This record gives sequence, structure tokens and C-alpha cells, in this order.
Amino acid sequence: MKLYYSPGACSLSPHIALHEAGLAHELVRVDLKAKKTENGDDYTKINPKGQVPALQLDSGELVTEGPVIVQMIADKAAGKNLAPAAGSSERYKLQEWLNFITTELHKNFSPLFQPVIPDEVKNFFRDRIKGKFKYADSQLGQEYLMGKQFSVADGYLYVMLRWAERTGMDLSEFKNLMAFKDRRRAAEGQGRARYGSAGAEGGVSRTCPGRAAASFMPLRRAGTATNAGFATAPALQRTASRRAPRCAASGARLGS
Ligand SMILES: N[C@@H](CCC(=O)N[C@@H](CS)C(=O)NCC(=O)O)C(=O)O
Repeated sequence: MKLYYSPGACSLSPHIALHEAGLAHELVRVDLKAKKTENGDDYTKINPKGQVPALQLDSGELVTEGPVIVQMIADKAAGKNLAPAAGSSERYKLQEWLNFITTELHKNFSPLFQPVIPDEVKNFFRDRIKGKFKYADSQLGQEYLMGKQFSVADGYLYVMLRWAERTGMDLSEFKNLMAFKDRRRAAEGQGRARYGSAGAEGGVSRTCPGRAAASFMPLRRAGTATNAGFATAPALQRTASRRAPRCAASGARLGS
């Protein structure tokens, strides 16, 4: 499988899902402004939507739309319980969360990344987003959105919390969300050990075995936004490019 991603973008959600699923995958970085892959290919020929994430299956089929991609990943690793069984009422609950995150959080963030949008308009969206986070906070009584079990919706929510941090949003009043974010950060730290060692839980890429251990990079704060979505600050971007492997085992860096 190949995940088309951009550092810091929403493609981090399926990237987290791939790691949690322990599925071998290849990463292909996309320049969202130029619509070019890191190999120089015209990305719109691969995904006419021109957006990340996109997951290319080994059959060549391309799957787009983050909430669908993460459910497909969860279904491919059923033993990891990243999503309740298809057709169950819990699965619909998961889909409720994924839809909420994608429409009420993710897409309300988009104007914040547009340099042409005036600050007062951005503030309107900040308030809206805060209201949505307030709801999520009220529902996060247990460890995860779905209760005690981590699901692909949690990975997506975590990406939104990272965006909130990067855009300077103060969410400190939302204690459940802050605790959730801290737990996920800690899990990333463990993930480095858990996924990074070749042959451990995460497995090794078929395409570049041996690179996984060195390539895992923890998520970090980034700075700038582009009109194509989130990008890392230039310096960090350069670091990321230096470190980013062309292919990655599950457990390679979570930078998308
Ligand atoms: N509906 C898509 C939206 C994905 C999306 O917004 N991706 C952003 C990055 S976070 C992107 O590719 N932006 C570039 C563009 O829209 O041209 C999904 O849920 O996967």
C-alpha cells in the first residue's frame, strides 16, 4: 500500500491508523501547492482531487477521503480493533465521530490556513472550532471517543488537536481533550520504541527493510500554513525531507 501524504496535513490520520494497524506501507510525499509528488509526478494524474490523503492499494485501486481510508485500514487489520465490526451499531457511532471530525473540525480549520482570509473571519472560525471541541470534550469521559478502545477516530481527533496547537488556539479549559492529547503524545513516544524496531509489532516495509528503525520521527510543532493546507515550518520541512524515507515500514515517521 502507498499513502500519499503531506507533512502535518490531515493525511497524518491514516498514517497513524497504518501504524496502529501494523500494516506495511510506502509513503509518497506530495507538494500540495505544486500538485507534484516527491518523485516529480503530476499528482492530479494519480488523484484528480489533488488532495491528500490518498491510499493506493496493492491492486492499484486508489481510495480517497480520510474517513473512508481509515476505516479500510482498520478493516484490513481486524485483530487490532481500530474500528468496531462493520454493520454494528458501534460502527455507526464511529462513523458519526469521523463525520463530525471531518465536517465540523477539519473543514472549519481550512480558512485558518488561508493567508488571504482576514483575521476577523479567521476568528469567526476559531470560535466555531472551539464550540466543536467543547462538544468533543464533553463526550470524552473515558479514555477514547469510543470508550476504552483506541479507534481510528481518535487518531483523527489527535490531528485536529495538533492543528489547534499550531494555530495558537487555547483549549486548556477542555480538560478531557488535554488529557487525551497528552496520552496520545505519550503513546507516540512508546510507538517510537514499539514500531521503530524492525520486526517488532509494526513489521518492516517490503520495499525498504531496515530503514524503519531510523526513520520514525515524533510529531512536532510546526509553524506555517500554506493555502493548500498545513505544512511544516520551512526549517522543519527541510529536516523532514532529509529524514523522510521514500518508503516506510509501519512505524516509520508520522509526519503526514
Ligand atoms: N475530503 C477530503 C479533504 C482532504 C483535505 O482537505 N486535504 C487537504 C490537506 S489537509 C489538501 O489536500 N489540501 C489541498 C487542496 O485542497 O488542494 C478528505 O476528507 O480526505
